[in-house]
Amino acid sequence: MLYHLLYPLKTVFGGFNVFRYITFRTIFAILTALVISLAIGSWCIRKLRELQIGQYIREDGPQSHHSKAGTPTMGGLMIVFALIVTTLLWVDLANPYIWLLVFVTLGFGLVGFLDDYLKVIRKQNRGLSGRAKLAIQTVVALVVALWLYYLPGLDTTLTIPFFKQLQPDLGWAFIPFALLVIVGSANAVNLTDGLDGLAIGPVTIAAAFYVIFSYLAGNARIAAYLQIPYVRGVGEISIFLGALVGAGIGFLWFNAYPAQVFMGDVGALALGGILGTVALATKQEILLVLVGGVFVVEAVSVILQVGFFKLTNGKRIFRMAPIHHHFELKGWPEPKVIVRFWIISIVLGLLSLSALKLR
Ligand code: 57M
Repeated sequence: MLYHLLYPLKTVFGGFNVFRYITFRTIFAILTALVISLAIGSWCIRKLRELQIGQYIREDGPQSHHSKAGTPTMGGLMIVFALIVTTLLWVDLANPYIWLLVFVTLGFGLVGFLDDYLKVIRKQNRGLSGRAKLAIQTVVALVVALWLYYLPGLDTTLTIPFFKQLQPDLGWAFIPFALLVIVGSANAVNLTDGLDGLAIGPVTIAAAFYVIFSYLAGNARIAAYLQIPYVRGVGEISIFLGALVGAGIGFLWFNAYPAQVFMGDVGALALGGILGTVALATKQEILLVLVGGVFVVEAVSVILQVGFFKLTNGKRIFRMAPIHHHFELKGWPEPKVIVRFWIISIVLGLLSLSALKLR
């Protein structure tokens, strides 16, 4: 909105010309979302407590988690609020990628909200059925996939990191591929959200790296130099992701160990859906496997554990899945698991950045 209000006034006051720059608006989106989330955080936690929206802890979890019972959850609502308000304040509202990301945020956020809400009113850790949850996510992701497929300026080729010659055109197969990326990403973040700050840290780090990828992909000159796909208009996503980084840091202020609030499925599914959609829009889908490596490892650890458990009638690969519980049961204190996963996320992000040059 500010872009539309103030940029045209550059003739009156030259300083307003700065609103045309994505870098300027991204920096102020980070700061705005950070201030909003810090400002509303305490009130939000008080409100969730008043409404008795507290976490129910499963019996079969690590013993150390039972002390977490009653921690306010659905804190993802404050992330979504800060993200959307900041985005509407700083972006070019005529940009289609922004409305796509607002749609996926609200769509996946709503699925998570329903799941969280059912857990609260049922007073147990059982929300929507797995099938219903997956079905609604698939419908939302299908709308996003079709929107991307028919969006002018976005082709259906696949970018393979480190191999610039390989750019297979998926054609209509782009649609099921996009579904897989978006729903897979949403659920991988959801599984990861099992320790204080364990999901929001890597999500914020991944979003920060995709701020760079969006900016580069949206700049024809730089994209040509780096030989990465140029996607007209996708640079505006940097501002949306800047807002996400700000809101994520603000939420981490309250979700840091020992957490005062959990994000809930409303946050985890929305954030994962955003990362999947951004990876597709910036044509850096495979790179998401590297940038979001922590989420991939968490999800794969569950798949391996459940598969092996079923195949061997009860044997386990890990002491418990997802893998963060395995380290907890090995005796690592919770903060140690969390910070080490953050360090791994930063390293993977830096490696993904190098993938842009090593091609
Ligand atoms: C998502 N949710 C946390 C919180 C958060 C198939 C199986 C692997 C599924 C998986 C599962 O149910 N995952 C659900 C993870 C939960 O967090 C809530 O959920 C939201 C995110 N979706 O925002 O509202 C618990 O995580 C802890 N937590 C924190 N700090 C945070 O900031 O400490 C969350 C956020 C919270 C709190 O304790 O209650 C979760 O873990 O459920 N199931 C599991 O992950 C379970 N693993 C399991 O069953 N493993 C078996 C299977 C694979 C055969 C095995 O390894 O043998 C574990 N989770 C729990 N108890 N809670 C272990 C059992």
